[in-house]
Amino acid sequence: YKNPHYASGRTTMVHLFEWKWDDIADECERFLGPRGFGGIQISPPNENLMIWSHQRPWWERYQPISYRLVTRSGNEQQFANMVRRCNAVGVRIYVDAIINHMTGTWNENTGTGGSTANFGNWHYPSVPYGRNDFNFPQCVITSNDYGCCPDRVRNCELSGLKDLNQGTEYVRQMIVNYMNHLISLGVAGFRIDAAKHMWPGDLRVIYDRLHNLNTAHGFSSGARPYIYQEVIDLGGEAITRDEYTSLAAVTEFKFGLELSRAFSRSNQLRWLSNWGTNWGLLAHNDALTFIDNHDNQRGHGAGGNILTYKQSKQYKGAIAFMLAHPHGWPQLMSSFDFHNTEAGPPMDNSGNIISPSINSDESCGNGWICEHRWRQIYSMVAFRNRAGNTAVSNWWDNGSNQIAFCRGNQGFVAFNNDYWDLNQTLQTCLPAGTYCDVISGEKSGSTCTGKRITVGNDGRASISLGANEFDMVVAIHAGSES
Ligand code: LAG
Ligand code: CA
Repeated sequence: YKNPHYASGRTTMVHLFEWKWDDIADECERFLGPRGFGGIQISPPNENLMIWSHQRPWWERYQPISYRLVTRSGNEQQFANMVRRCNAVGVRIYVDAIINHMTGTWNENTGTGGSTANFGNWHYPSVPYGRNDFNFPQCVITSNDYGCCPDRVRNCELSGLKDLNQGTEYVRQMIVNYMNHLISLGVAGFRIDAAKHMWPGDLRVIYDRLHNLNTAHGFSSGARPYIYQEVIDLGGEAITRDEYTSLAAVTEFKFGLELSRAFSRSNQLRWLSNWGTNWGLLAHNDALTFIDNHDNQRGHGAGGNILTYKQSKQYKGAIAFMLAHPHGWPQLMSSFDFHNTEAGPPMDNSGNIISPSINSDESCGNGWICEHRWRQIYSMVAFRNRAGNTAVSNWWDNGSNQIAFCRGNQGFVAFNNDYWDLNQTLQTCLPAGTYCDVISGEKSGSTCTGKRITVGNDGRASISLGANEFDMVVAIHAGSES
């Protein structure tokens, strides 16, 4: 379950948070496929409760009311069409699977597909689920429970969300049916929401009943779904991520926390010379890595001081390091602009999501940030694809916040997060030639719109990165020779 089944030469997925299926299909064909993205995490595709009393917040999608594929993102036919079109251009789809719980208790009770529920009776007729399918006696997780009591963390309600009992045969089967339905439509895997709140033994039974990926969508026969389990483990809790790594991959929250510290100058970049398991990170194949996600970018989930699009220079630096360094399986965040922590995606008065518009410089409009369309970010996806399995070599640092390293003889990257300029002759490990820095510009035909960097016969090049430049990174690779 630890292989994302990317098309060959691809390495990176992006979370298109709250995007509509039709828009994602277009984005696969016009941008993600051509630019070498490996896959997309989509917002939960199953029907959720509409929460008008909070102006349709983003988090209503974490309150399932059925497993029908009808949401603000689209219906089943649109979903199937998206998966088909994305797979056809080499971009995989990963589903955010909400299987720990159903909704909370509300006065309104209509879902995005018209289903209703009777919360007082734990009755969800469109699944159907009833009282016997939930954990009793009913209890709600408190912050103390995380330190002491794994049974309460797993059998009580997370934020008052009705807690399914995955120990029962019937619940397992409903969940497996839902996930196998998605596999039949061509998805490549799942994010398991709130995995910490479910028993590893129950999850194992569910994973083992999943079908192989659908060969009609280009997967090799016998391919198992990629599974990455959301377990927030920053240390100090009774439940650890290590209880889940034998099952499948796990989200590595320490990764973004430590890189956010380093790139916001709470730690020096030079210490990143031994980035990886030495930092207490999960082993490479176990780790789904990211800087921010939809929760911690707005102070939900683990919270902490996480860099986001709002601190763009530091954020692009941290993302560049994530993509330049080989440790882990990276995921990018693609956001809508938000000014309060509840606000849903751009929508009209009826609650319909408004599509992103695409500007002439390839950036997005209509309230969508589209970090994945920032040149400094998509260019580093290409860098990572090119670097492949090569190791980090020729680490250089100035004893402070200026660092540089090579990826085999395929790529070279330098960072300056000091208050003074970087001017150094450094080993790039690349063949002699002229290269286009893919951060300050890009290769377009035979010209380069950014810095040109000349590598000599000894592999060395003169590198300049001013402290006040727009970006703190220089990156060149075998594919950026110009
Ligand atoms: C997750 N991972 O384990 C998701 O990444 C996270 O976004 C989900 O919480 C959570 N687990 C449940 O799937 C989000 C919001 C919560 C929100 C919840 C359900 O962070 O704030 O709770 O989704 O919509 C909301 C209200 C609560 C209320 C609850 C129940 O904020 O005050 O008690 O709904 O009605
Ligand atoms: Ca639970």
